Amino acid sequence: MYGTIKKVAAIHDLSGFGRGSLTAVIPTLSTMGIQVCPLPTAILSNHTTGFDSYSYVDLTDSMEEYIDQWKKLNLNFDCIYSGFLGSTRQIQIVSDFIDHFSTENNFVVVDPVMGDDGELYSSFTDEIIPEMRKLIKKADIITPNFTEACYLLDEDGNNRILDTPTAKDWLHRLSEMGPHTVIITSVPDPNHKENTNVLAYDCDSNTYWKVACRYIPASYPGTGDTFASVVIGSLLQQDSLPVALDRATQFISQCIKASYGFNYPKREGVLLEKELDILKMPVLINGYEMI
Ligand code: PXL
Repeated sequence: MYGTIKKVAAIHDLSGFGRGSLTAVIPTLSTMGIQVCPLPTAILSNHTTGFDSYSYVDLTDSMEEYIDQWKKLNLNFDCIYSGFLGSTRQIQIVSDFIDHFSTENNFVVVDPVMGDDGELYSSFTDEIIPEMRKLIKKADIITPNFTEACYLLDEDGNNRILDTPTAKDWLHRLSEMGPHTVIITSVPDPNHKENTNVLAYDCDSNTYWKVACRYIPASYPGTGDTFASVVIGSLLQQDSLPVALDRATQFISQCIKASYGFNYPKREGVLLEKELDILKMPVLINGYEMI
């Protein structure tokens, strides 16, 4: 039935090569039975990690007209999901978009895409950080990786391994910045060197969650976009937060393991197309815990 398909407004760049941003978000959510309505922020020939160069068309100037047309069409979304934003003005446009399109019946996810592995992505300067702090005020859910959490909190993440009370403090402080649900990915585990965990806090129920993930010695660009997309798809399918985290963590691990055995450049992203059908399978809960 027409009305049973949920809609996500996906505000990201389109990188033509490398399986990141919209080229990861669209197939992931579509496979989960969700309609993706892209609002492109920029068009790149390829994403910026692992490539020496890229072509870049900033779409800031066309976004307002595009959004005005969506307003005229009276569109409603079940989720508003923003990722890579190319300029500080774009952050303001997204903030206005949230003011207009968010309702009591939908939720806003801001993935504060800024960097990874302790560094900002090459297209950004430090100016993005205070702007992103403003934008997350308007989010219900944020999904920073460990590096982005450090930038948002102004913490030094270098060689930092958080014990559980400190990790909970970080999650709590991020939720005090606005979002009710905070999810941090790629958090090094203080007790098991072989793990990088997903940690989360839901301030409405005052509950902290952990999904342990065995460290795999390879990182692929775009996995953050796929992770957040699976969490969103799962929540829209009425899963609980820890089940959504568990599904997303398992899916990313599966994608990385399926890719790692092949000798091809990591910058091309995980072999998503081989694994997408897993997202149609019944949920098998692997192991989340309350911390
Ligand atoms: O996956 C995050 C991302 C999004 N968009 C662009 C990127 C990256 C990470 O490298 O370069 C353009």
